[in-house]
Amino acid sequence: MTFTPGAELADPLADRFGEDAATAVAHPNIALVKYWGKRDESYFLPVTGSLSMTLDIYPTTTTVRLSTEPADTVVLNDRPAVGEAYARVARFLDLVRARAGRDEHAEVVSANAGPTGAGLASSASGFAALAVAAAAAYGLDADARALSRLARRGSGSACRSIFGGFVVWHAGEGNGEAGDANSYAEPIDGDALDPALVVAVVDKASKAVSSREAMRRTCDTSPFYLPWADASRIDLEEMRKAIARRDLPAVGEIAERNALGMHASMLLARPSVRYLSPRSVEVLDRVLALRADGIAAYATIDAGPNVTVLCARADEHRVIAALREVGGVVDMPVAHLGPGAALVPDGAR
Ligand code: 2P0
Repeated sequence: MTFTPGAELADPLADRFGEDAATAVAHPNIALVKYWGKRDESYFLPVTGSLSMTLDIYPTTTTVRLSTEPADTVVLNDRPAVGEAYARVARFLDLVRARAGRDEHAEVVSANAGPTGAGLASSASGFAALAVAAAAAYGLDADARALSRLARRGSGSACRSIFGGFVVWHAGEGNGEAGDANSYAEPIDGDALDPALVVAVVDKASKAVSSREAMRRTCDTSPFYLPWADASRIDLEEMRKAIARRDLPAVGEIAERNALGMHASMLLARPSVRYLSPRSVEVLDRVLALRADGIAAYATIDAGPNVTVLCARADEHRVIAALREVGGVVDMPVAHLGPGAALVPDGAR
């Protein structure tokens, strides 16, 4: 699947086929201005708006098929999902069923092309694909904005993966149903910037503290949380302007300070949350050295130790070569702007 500028506005359910089953593909996104903290946990309403790039790597493919079984069945990466992973999918399907006015259970089969739960946004692609496939299978009448709001209820960042390219998630106002109506993502024009993201993977293992727990703890206990949230609102405005004027160094500077501020706020949570490892710091040092050499490379880090480096496409090979010299980088996928979530047409499955 390739990204076509402008196609991000297409109706994700346009290829709806047949009855009672649908397959959707969605890609992860990396936030350049982060989502960190909820004002309403049950509706996944964020404290601040955020802005991301949808990637063209690590897609999740999810099939939802309605069944006559007495419960939902969920297979993730070829294994039956159990515990909280199962419960999150079943709760999400309950929401879709309630909206569709239907009560059949479903078989869900989902596979991530990338690592799961390692801070590489697998929950974003996962719930975006599930939202689109489930909406189609249950016959929900939903446009792209409604799908974004729906995906948000599975995992906040998933609302951004409904769209391709650069995407802003409006925080909206209010809580509960009122907040739900105005907290959604939408694509913004930034295709001309066409950057590269080089992901320095230093650890593929699932993280010890979930991002959900970490953001809750940061919001509730960190004296740095509110200062970060205030700064992040300004970062979002400045980021939108920087993207509009195609100013990659400004985009990178804002992204880097926003991410480091988020990690600083986590470090001061009680107890502290530290995702950064010595290897993450080594990569950060190498990014600084690249800048000292005149290459516009900037780092962002999600809820994990892996460091994503933003640069111009023309510089990506120099960035890759520099990061290869850092010990402990076990993988280095390179991403560019990717497409929004979409159904897989019947014949292509
Ligand atoms: C983001 N992250 O903006 C931020 C930055 C991680 C660091 O969104 O609780 O899995 O499911 O809404 O979306 C990861 O958190 O959390 C995340 P929930 P989610 O991409």
